Amino acid sequence: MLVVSSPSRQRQHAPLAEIESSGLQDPFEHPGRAEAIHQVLAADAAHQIREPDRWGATPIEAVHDPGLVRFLSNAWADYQAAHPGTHDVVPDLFRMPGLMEGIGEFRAHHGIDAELGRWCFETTTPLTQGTFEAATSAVDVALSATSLVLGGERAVYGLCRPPGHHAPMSLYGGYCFFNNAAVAAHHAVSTTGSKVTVLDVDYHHGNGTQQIFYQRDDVQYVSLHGDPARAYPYITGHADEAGSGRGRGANLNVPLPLGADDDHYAMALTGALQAIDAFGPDLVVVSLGVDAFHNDPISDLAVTADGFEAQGALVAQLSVPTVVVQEGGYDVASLGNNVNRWLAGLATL
Ligand code: OKP
Ligand code: ZN
Repeated sequence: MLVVSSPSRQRQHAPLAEIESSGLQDPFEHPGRAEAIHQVLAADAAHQIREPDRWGATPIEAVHDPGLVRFLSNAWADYQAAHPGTHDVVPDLFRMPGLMEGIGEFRAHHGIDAELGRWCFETTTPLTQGTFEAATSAVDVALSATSLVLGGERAVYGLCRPPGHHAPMSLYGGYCFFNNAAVAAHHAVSTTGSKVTVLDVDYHHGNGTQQIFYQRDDVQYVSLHGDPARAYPYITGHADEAGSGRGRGANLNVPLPLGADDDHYAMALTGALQAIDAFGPDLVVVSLGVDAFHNDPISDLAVTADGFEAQGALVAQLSVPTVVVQEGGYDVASLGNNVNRWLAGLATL
């Protein structure tokens, strides 16, 4: 399979620590994740690896607020000017609506500290010196993979890092800065006029992708994930979130119970694939997280490597050209193999 990867740019997003469940610890989301995947795919003769092209800000700003792009492009430098010597930047205040309740609107011009709390929605996503370069490289990877599929390839894998599916139009968080899958899906729709499905098999609900396409009927969003009653991002991912306006019926959430195994997953995925078939997309973008793995450090499902291959094979049965973009997966020792097994299943396409 063709693989698009950008090792030297992805590794520039390199947090020292992560605040998780109220503790400071080594980051789960780190450059070694992408290195592990790259290494396994490079060693498999089934794949051919290439670098992405540079796509610039225009396709990003077609789905994200240009203000978010401008903010992220300068945030680290602005923070250094205000707080010299900081490595990992995390907001100390979030711009919650209640702060101005009964007072009025938030003011337009703030310093970097207020801006951080304007654009970031949570604490586990440190911003570092090379974050913007890495985040734009992940978008470039997704767009280059998509362009290869639009050019006639049946399936292409994009090794995106940092991941993207938690980033809505005008916020970053959940290890995500730009929504790689959403930028790719919108690019495909806007250049071909066709319908696209984003199928999200990451353990976490892709709240960002859902938000970006919630009112649209040209992009369907289908996600299987840990039930938000217990799983991050808690706020979204319920089965009754079905889309609104023209988008009503084009959003499908399948919350999964604790401990769901290969069989349970395959059954849920089979139902989701029927909904995709009924929508009739010309292209599928898979948000591939392998954090449903039984040994993943931040998840609670029980999927095995065989189960990942079975997932890929089920998706292949759709017989629709497919772009696969990397999202999560945090058991670094098994990460490359799990991704490779998923792609081996898909390769029957
Ligand atoms: C990104 B992706 C739970 C904290 C969760 C963020 C997780 C982001 C996952 N206490 N931290 O969907 O794999
Ligand atoms: Zn995840």
